[in-house]
Amino acid sequence: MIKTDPPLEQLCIDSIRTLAMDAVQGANSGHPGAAMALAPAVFTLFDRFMKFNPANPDWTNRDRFILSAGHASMLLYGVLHITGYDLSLEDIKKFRQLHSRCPGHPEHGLTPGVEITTGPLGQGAAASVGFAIAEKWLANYFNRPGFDLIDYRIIALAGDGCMMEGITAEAASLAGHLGLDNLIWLYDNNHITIEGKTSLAFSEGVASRFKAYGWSVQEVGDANDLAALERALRAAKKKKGRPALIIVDSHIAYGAPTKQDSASAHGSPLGDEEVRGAKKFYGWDPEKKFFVPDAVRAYAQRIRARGERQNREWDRRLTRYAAAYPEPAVQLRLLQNRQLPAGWEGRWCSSATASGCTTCG
Ligand SMILES: Cc1ncc(C[n+]2csc(CCOP(=O)(O)OP(=O)(O)O)c2C)c(N)n1
Ligand SMILES: [Mg+2]
Repeated sequence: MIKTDPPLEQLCIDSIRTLAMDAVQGANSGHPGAAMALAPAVFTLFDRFMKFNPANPDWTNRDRFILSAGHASMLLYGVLHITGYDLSLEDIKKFRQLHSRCPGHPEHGLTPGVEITTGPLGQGAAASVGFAIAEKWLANYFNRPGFDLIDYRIIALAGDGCMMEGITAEAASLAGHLGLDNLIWLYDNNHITIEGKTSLAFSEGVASRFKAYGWSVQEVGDANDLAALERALRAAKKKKGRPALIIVDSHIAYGAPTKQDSASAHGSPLGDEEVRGAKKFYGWDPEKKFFVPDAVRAYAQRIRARGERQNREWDRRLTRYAAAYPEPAVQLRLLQNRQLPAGWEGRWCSSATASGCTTCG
């Protein structure tokens, strides 16, 4: 968002929510609740915080968003759609169908803007630590005085299920140890999982645990409070030497007349009546399905333009960098193209010559 526009923001958020409800209803399977609850958080992230270019989803210096709670895939498809990625309404209508670009859980390589395949709880959060280590390595190797060529962030969204998984603990411990201040996790603290209230199986102090790991921890008491979310993200960005956890209190299936705050909204369609009721709560026409207002379409164009501008500015930085530091610039180009340097086969061992290795053949 270039400047804040509360009515438009609300339309964008409610578009994500209603698309999620309609897609899950259409497929007669999926997870509507988390998408409805977290639409404001993910919208704020993409709108006010992240740098990305929907027209070039692989831009080297983009911020990376990882949906560790992969079951909430419609949240991701919704935000990608309304920010102008190549993901059409027709794609969204095929949610969870065979060969769809909107599979039940996000799959990297299938959908532009999906950074990594997620679904197994905790795995996306853990992988985000690897992403953050990679960014630190790249920045350390390529950046030069006056040239912060690599300075992107990794933001992962984890749910209660992710927090329960051991892999999350191991990865978070390492992130704290390494002081990965390029890493932010949003934790959806909605007190609900697949089988009911979290109190059935989960009562640890997540904030205390992460503080003990060496993370900075903030709490946002209301997932609908965009200003508080933005403040927390900015504070997380400023904090040096520590990864950041932002605990967001949300209501699963926010706005659903009888299923809000209930496990029944976790992994099943809400049902037609409930969908209509939620749309009325948002002030939407309950008869319209897969409806995206024109203002939201115009917003997508603006976000695309913003992303192209950010990408172009970085390209110009890269051109200046290449003039000043030709050798690392060539190496970066090879990495971007997933190529190896010419003659790499000959560089394996000390007996190597330009035509190969005399020892190993
Ligand atoms: C490792 C692993 N175990 C089990 C599952 C099945 N599963 C998918 S979502 C879910 C519950 C997740 O709860 P939470 O993260 O709180 O999501 P919410 O209900 O709040 O949307 C479970 C058990 C899974 N995806 N991965
Ligand atoms: Mg939960």
